[in-house]
Amino acid sequence: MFELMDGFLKNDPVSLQKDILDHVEYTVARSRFSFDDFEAYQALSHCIRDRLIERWHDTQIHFKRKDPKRVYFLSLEYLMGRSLSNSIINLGIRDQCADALSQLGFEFEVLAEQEGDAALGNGGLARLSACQMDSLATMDFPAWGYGLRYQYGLFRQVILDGFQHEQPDYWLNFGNPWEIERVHVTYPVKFYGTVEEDISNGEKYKVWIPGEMVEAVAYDNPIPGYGTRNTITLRLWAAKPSNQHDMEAYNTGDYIDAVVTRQRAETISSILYPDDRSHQGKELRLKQQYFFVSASLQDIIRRFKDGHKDLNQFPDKVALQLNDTHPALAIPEVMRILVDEERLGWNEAFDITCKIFSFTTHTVLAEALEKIPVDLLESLLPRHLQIIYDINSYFMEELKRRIGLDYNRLSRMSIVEEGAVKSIRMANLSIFCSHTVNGVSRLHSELLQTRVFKDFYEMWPEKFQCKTNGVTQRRWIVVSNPSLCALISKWLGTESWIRDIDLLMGLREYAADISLHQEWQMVRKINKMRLAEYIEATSGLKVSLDAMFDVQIKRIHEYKRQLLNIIGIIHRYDCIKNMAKDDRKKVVPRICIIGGKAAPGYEMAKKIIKLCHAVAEKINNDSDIGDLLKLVFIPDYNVSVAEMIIPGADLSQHISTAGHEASGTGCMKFLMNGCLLLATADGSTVEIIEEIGEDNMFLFGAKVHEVATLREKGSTIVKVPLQFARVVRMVRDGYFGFQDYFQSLCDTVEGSDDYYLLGADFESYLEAQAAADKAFVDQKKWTQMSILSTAGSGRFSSDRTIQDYAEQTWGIEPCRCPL
Ligand code: 26M
Repeated sequence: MFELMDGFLKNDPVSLQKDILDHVEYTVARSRFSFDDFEAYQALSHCIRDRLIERWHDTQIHFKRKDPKRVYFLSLEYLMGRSLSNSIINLGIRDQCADALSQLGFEFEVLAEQEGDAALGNGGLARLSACQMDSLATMDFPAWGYGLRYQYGLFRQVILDGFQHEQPDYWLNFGNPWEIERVHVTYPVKFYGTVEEDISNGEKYKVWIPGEMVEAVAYDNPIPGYGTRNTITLRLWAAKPSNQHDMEAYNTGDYIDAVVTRQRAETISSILYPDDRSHQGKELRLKQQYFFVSASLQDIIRRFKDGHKDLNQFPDKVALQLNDTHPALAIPEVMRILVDEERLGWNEAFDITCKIFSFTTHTVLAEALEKIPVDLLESLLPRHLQIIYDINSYFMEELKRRIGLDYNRLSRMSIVEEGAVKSIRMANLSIFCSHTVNGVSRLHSELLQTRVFKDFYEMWPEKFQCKTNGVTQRRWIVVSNPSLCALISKWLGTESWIRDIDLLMGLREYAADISLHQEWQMVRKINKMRLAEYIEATSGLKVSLDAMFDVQIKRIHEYKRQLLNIIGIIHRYDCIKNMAKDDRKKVVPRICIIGGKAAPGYEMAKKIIKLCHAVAEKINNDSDIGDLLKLVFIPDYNVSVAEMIIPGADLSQHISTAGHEASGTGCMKFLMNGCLLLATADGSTVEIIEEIGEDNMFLFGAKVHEVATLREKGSTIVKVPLQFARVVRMVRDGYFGFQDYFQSLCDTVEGSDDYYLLGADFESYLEAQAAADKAFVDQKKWTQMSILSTAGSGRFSSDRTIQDYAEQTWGIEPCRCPL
């Protein structure tokens, strides 16, 4: 690993050991002669935290002195997972820590397992934010992440009798050594009330008289870069009652009521909404969004003013990145601050606003675009609604000048949607007020231009960009797959690929080398063993390491087609049952692994989970099938579970109906780890094909341009194979029990109701599966494909994504803290 110069604290094993023991005694308050694994984890974490803080201070001082243009990443969600291993590796002191611990009688890996996940997000969008923070720090960019410190993260999934149940994730129960509470960094956030007009110096201006005030308190999470001293800040806000607001209540004498009301303020940051599509029209969600935006902007503007007077310089010093529309209230909030508080003219303020914002969208579906009911906005944020109306009038005037009175188009593009529930279209607001808009894969970016935001693209083609997602190799290889990490470094003769991912291409040269093959297979075996142990521990199922480990892990959604996977598994089971004894010898044994959470209110997703369990029950207990086929559902899928599963997978499935997955990032993690992909040409897999070639993966299914026709023409052109109907029939007839419960699920995939085209894609899905079986038998071929997958994964590092954003969107440069 990288050798870094020490700061004040020493990083040799003896010093580390002393610091750990001191923390056992003074932080954890246990005897230094007797403490358990969890206490050792706590002490070690504090010892690492101290080292993070040193670097973090130095970085912040350096940024302040250099005063470069900064980027502020605004996101309502971050899926950070665990921090211990990641920090130790990025600090470059993994071996020293392991040494120090082993002399104390502890094993580093065991302690790392003590940590719970920080799960302040739902899925892809949230994990992407976490990967991007790692790249921003590693590449020395002057960046800050802003978010919310939810007291309850994403629910814990518990499976009872095959059904998903949700349990609260009170992740702060055992303390959180990875955050620093900043009791003095607080800002008031206003809600409700009225807008009044005032006159000063003969000029009219608006004043917002709030009806409620809440305090935002900062919690800083240091994010260390790898191979650099730079350590940046992820600042998360927690809601606390505001003293200002309460003075009145106390005066009226109703002390008890006043205290109870105070407590209510904290609900704003109490819970993460567990839906990864939308959750529209909920006041608490809107409150969360504004609370987060208001606190972050006060902080950003305070930092700017500490050194700058002229707000016209704001765009030269600040870039604000909107991670989807969730933080889009930042747009009217900046306008409100500039116009009402700083007293800039409207045009001047709007000019500044449009220069600082850029907007990333993570969806393909028009239905998933966020809309806020006007009634709700009017009561909670009356001044912001006025500003949005003003922006829209300006927008409509400009449009009319350019396209005339095309009322259809004007109403499609308007920020305000008329109708039964009048609402604000947050995406339209974000596009109009941002200098750039981007999709998260090339296909997705094209769909934005040709479908979702066509009208906008035709008006401002220069605004539209593509930033294909990436993931960080630090977490997804170095932390989660240490054996592969060591193997890659050995063959490349350097560890530099950990900062410079393009070097991975160097592996291509050895793709046919027999001794690399042997070592590669050995590493894969070790990881499969780890996964097999986990499966046995969680489900009691013993699995054979010679079987193909076939994995689909992601949020459960109809468009992601976990149901296609399950129908395929039933079909495989049915085939084996009907096979002659001799033919069975040719079957490639499979362990099918599925994991993922369903949004609590998403009925079909919950039925898919139940079906998976019902089918597993049948297959796994059928002695006639033995080791030829097993199905396992891994409960409570999260970041740390992914870190264990991905390195152990032989095959992974990314099988969304073409045109539905904006990008997908799981596929990139599997690719880096040498797992082969079975995939549709959707989202980022289109670009993966370009990097590794069609021959090195198993592609199937309708292409994006075929989907609409298949849906329209339905039964006249779609060939649904008989086997598909047969499997659905089995489910309907109660072959797996719960007959009534599964009917509605079956309805969604039959005839013209098969919106996601499971039937239409089934034949080609089976062909791809057969091709995978065939390739797996030829282990030499398989290993070569696996090496070429890792070797071709460089483009999908978040380092490349962040470099592209820095150059093409934010206009920022690295600012490296001296060692
Ligand atoms: C919105 C409103 C209220 C409550 C929750 C939401 C909400 C939260 C998360 C909506 C969408 C959310 O996430 C969407 C998401 O994760 N999209 C995924 O983003 C990944 C990163 O770009 C892509 O790789 C995936 O294709 C895309 O589905």
